[in-house]
Amino acid sequence: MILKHCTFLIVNYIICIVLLENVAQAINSKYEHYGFQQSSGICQLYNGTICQEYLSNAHVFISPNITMNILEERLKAAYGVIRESKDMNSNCRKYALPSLCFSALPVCRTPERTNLLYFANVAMIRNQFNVNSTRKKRVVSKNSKNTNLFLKKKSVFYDDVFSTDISSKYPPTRESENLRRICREECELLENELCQKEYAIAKRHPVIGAVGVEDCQNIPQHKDCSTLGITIEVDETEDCYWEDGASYRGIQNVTATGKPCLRWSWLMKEISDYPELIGQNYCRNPGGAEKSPWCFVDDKSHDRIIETCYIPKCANKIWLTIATIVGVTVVVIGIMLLICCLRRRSSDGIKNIQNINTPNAGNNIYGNSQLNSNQDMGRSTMNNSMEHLGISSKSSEKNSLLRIPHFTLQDVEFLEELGEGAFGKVYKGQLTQTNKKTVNVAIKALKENASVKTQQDFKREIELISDLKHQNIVCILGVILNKEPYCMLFEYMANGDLHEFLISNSPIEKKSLLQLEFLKIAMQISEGMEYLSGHHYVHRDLAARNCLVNEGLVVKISDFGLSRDIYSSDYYRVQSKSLLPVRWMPSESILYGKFTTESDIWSFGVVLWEIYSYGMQPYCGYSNPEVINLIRSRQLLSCPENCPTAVYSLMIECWHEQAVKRPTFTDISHRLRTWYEGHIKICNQKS
Ligand code: OQS
Repeated sequence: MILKHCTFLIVNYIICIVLLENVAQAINSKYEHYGFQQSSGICQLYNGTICQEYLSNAHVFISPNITMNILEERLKAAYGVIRESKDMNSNCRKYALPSLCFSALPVCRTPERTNLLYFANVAMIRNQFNVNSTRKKRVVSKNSKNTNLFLKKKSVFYDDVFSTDISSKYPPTRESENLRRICREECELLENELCQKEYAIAKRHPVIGAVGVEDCQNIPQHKDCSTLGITIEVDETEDCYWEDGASYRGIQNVTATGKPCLRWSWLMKEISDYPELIGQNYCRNPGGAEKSPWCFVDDKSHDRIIETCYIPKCANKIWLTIATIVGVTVVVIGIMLLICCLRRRSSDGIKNIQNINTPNAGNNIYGNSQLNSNQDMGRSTMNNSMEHLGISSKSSEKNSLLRIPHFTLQDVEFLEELGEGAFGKVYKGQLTQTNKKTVNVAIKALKENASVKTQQDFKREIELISDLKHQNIVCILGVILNKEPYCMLFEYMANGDLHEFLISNSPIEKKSLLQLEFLKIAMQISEGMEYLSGHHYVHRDLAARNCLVNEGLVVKISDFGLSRDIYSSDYYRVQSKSLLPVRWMPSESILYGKFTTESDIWSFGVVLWEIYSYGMQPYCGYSNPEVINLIRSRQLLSCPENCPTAVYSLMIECWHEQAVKRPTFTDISHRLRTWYEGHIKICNQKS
């Protein structure tokens, strides 16, 4: 009756798995009662507490003849023993409980399938039992027809289940693959290395042994296994060791003599005290017993001996690294210095943003209040200029100052004041030369009681200007340095500065200039600039106001600096310090302070425009900030009235956004000269 009842329940269970688990428990004990030996078990959802951490929500395999409750009790008892054990190594202890749980309660990978197979098995056994008992009793049941029918049905079901691949792949035994067992490698690590002693004891222990300690060799190799989380502490990047190397976790596994290291567990007793030795053969120094990492090797006579490994000491390595870095840095700096020196020599004085406009850079159009500080600036910039021109103070003094004619105050007669600059005043004067001839001169006098710095700057300007020798560069005739006021004597330029000249020859003055005259002025400025750029001198303030005009329409480039009040509106005070002639500047100079020969070329384009506009202020009517925006947005100056298209095209070329695409001064001079000479021909033909 009981059997029949059970069979009925089994059929229902195929539909309802949860019910089946409970019934299976009952069946297990009933079959036990009838004395059947079964090789199969069932899968139940783990509902205990002791292995909760490792088995929550897992279906675990319960062997026949046992229940989950019994197992739970045994596990509790075993764990109690482990917890209380004082002999257990702490490195081993942490893996004891998970290892017990996974051993006693292997996780079912396919719980439904396992249970299905289990009950099919039960049905088959029941059938055999029925047949046997029928034979034994020779009693024909009243319901034999029905029973046979049922058995037939079950037999079909049984055949069906066991004929599938899965049934052959996952036969429902504890040793089968459908159970997730402890990972074999980890099991072996525990058994042979980490918990060698403990494992041996556990197998024989009445309480722990009752739970069932895994026999590692019997565990099938499977990727899907229950891991105990044993990690082998290795750091592949560690290529040196600190102190005695006890903390070394690198992967060197060859000794200094080139012998391969043997696995630590093969030779090391009490390996569980050193988890860093588990499962590997890398060089180590367990417990810092030696001076450096070592390992066991197998020598020819098969005596296993100890050998040290060749691993560099980190401290030495760091020194080596520092030495290398220092060495490399020194070499790099050396090379850079060498390149710098070579460049300086070859460039023979390229000016940078600081040293351009040098002597007058410190000059201030807003009077004397800022003079002192600016003069200091002038000094340093002058220094740079001199150096860049290849003139050291001493040598240039010898060369320039000695080469230049020296006069005394008795040689000059001060006539009238022409203007005031940062150094002092500029006068018109008359110089009596050594041949007793007198010439008009512009005397730039250094104010008396000027600071030593200002005096030095003044001298440096003399040196600089006396090195620039060209028919279109302002000409210094001599100096007075024997007595204050120190003076520079410049060739007197009868027509004043170009800006004044253009205005005084403009239609406003009811005058005009010929195309030939425009070209002659432009050509001379270009040739002066060709000379300066050829000497790698960047002017930085090329404008009509800085050009001087002599009789015969001779034009020379000069640099008055920022010192003249009349031109204060041409400069924009940026950040309360520097004064910039923004209307003559390209965007790269405005935005990045980049001053080059190419930015001088842009300025030359603006000078061309000034010439053909009779000295009009570029972007006249716009404020300085507005001008900056105009230049940035490439709103260029428009073609001046009566300006030939070719000349305006040249201006546009000079204002090319890309500095490198602007024509060179050599280019410009050549073109202007061609046009100028062409004009002369036309004029001659006409006359
Ligand atoms: C006035 C370069 C003058 C002041 C220079 C100055 C002056 C120095 C100079 C030039 C260049 N005059 N007044 C009237 N300098 C009527 O005739 C006059 O300061 O120009 N220095 F652009 F030429 F390359 C570079 C570097 C410097 Cl430091 C000259 N003349 C002045 C002269 C004649």
